[in-house]
Amino acid sequence: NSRKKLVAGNWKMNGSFDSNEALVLGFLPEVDDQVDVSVFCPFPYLSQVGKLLEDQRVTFGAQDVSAKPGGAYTGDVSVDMLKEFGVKQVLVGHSERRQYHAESSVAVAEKAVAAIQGGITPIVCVGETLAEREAGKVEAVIASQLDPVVERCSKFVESGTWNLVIAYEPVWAIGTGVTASPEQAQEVHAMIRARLNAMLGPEVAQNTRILYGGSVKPGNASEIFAKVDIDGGLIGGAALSSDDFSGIIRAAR
Ligand code: G2H
Repeated sequence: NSRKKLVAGNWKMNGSFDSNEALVLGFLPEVDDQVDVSVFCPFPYLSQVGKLLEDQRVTFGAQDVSAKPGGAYTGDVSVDMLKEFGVKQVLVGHSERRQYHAESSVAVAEKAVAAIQGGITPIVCVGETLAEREAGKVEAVIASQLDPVVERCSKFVESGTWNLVIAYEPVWAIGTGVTASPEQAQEVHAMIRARLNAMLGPEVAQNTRILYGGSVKPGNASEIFAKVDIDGGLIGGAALSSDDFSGIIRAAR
């Protein structure tokens, strides 16, 4: 396929001015134009990370965004605010946001709409829990998370501005050291692509990148990225070490 791999680092609530600088300077030499690389830092570091990445082939973004353009929404950050920092991509619907901030799939879909409308690429995260997997509900859960996004964003296909990345992150594999096997991941990725195909047509399905996330490390990245429907990774823990993150970028070549 013609989809370029994307390796995205989700720093979660980690970092400091010193450690961010060391991390970015540590992995930058590994970046070339064969693989897209991006990092998602906490809001307070957008300015610092933007400066560190000036004129570099790495995009950066935030880990969440409001669906609202502005107003009385204490603690929230709008798309336009992110754009002032040069942000090009944003994570939406990470399972930790769904879990700790009770974000519904509709709320996540509205964030994705706001991002695309503003010209920022949302990376929409979906994934089932262990209980849901064991109950045989993987497809139903993924559909319930994905369909509200696809329904609300289909208008961007019509206007030619569809610009969205999906990240499949099985909740049971996040930060646990347990990774989905490449086959388990590929199965769900293929299902997501088939769903995009059915709802939005073959062109969108073929051109939309679907990342895998959940305990990706340099040691398991190549076999995961080798699968036909896996277009890169959303990396948490291993994105905090420049050596590990560099190793994962190498694995995506
Ligand atoms: C999943 C992933 C990055 P980790 O949350 O989003 O984190 O690689 O630590 O499992």
